[in-house]
Amino acid sequence: MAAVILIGSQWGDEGKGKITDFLAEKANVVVRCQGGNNAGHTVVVKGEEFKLHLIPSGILYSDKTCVIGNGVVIDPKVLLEELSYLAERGIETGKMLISSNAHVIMPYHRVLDGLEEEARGEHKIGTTKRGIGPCYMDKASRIGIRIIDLMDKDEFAEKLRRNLVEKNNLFVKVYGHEALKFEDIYDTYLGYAEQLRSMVTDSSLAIDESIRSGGKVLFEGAQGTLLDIDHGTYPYVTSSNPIAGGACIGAGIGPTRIDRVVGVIKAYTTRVGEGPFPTELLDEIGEQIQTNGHEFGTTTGRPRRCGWFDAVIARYAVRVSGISDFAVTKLDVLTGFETLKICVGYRVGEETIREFPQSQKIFKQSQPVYEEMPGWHEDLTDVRSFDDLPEAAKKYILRIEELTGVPATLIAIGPGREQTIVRG
Ligand code: 2SA
Ligand code: MG
Repeated sequence: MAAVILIGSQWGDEGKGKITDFLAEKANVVVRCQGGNNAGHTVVVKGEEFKLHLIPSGILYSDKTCVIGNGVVIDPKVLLEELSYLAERGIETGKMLISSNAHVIMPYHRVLDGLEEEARGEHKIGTTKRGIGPCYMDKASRIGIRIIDLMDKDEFAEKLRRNLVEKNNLFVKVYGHEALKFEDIYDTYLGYAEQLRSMVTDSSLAIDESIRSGGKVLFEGAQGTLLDIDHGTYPYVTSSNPIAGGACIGAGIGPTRIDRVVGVIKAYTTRVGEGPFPTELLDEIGEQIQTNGHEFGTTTGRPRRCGWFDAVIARYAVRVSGISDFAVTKLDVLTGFETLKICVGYRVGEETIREFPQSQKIFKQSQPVYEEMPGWHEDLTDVRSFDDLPEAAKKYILRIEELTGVPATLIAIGPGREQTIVRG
């Protein structure tokens, strides 16, 4: 396997950090391709928990090159803080590369994220307020500041000045917010630039060279399929493309280089932030899943909404990302329920639909059509082979495979590196 893309198949928080960590063992390079520090990846190594937002989870191995690709939006302050957090905990961070074409999250992006959310009132998206959306807006508007601009103090001064005229105009006239000062931002960001300079490179070239010389590359997705700006539950989405195609764009690597797409999928469903969620459980079962699964946002601490497994969404993720195999996570969290439900279609008025609808108005009205399966009561956390799982747990996995047409080659039954069942 030369190049593997790992993506989230639901609304994020599928356990990508854990699976990346597992697959990274065999990789030489691990790459983040989109999103920014809105992501929250939790990895447990030998009982020690690490929370990562911007740096690829591969950093927990000392010999991997970790790349922040051009498709990522970088908050330099957060990146530097994360590097020191890792260094303090004894993690080697010397093999980090940052794409010179990645865009920089500026203080006005963070301010704007908050102001825009407030202005949306009841239509708020529930963003992480990290400035992600506004930064991608500037990228699409072609006024963004890239890492390479930050490395050149004249270029940076010119671009920052131009941006501040526009942003301050908006802040003061539209939002009644105070104007931001050039000097403060300029000096602070030049300081960041010096600390980051040695890591900045043409990361597309570095990844390509690694693949050509027989290296193994793992592209680590952030967020998930239903948060994709094109294919997700628009407008309740993030501003990037978390699907597999986004990895090629965000790393500067062509699709013919990719050998495998692993879809990480939780054994149930969760969502943070606003937006439709047909299988959401607003009862004590939902609460039980939330408690057992510790379903709270890694970045913002917000409680995650919980619900049953949705096979319609899983099949959709297989389609839009060309998923070759699933890594099913958190199966252990479903222990103890008499009956489990899997959503196999949606009822919309008189009609039953089997595919994820294009219309979000229809998706919002969709009522889940469930299939019921018997649950299990055995603790799964020490199980190490598929055959040793309780019959009901095996059947649950086999049914997911049947409904999606994709094999589940990895099954996680706990947060630890060793709590991963590999199937041939
Ligand atoms: P944004 O900040 O513009 O990307 O928010 C837009 C929507 O995308 C959702 N989003 C996420 N959903 C799940 N997990 C994410 N990462 C963190 C985590 C979230 C947290 O791992 O727990 O800690 O709250 C993530 N990032 C963005 C977001 O909720 C909005 O619905
Ligand atoms: Mg997360």
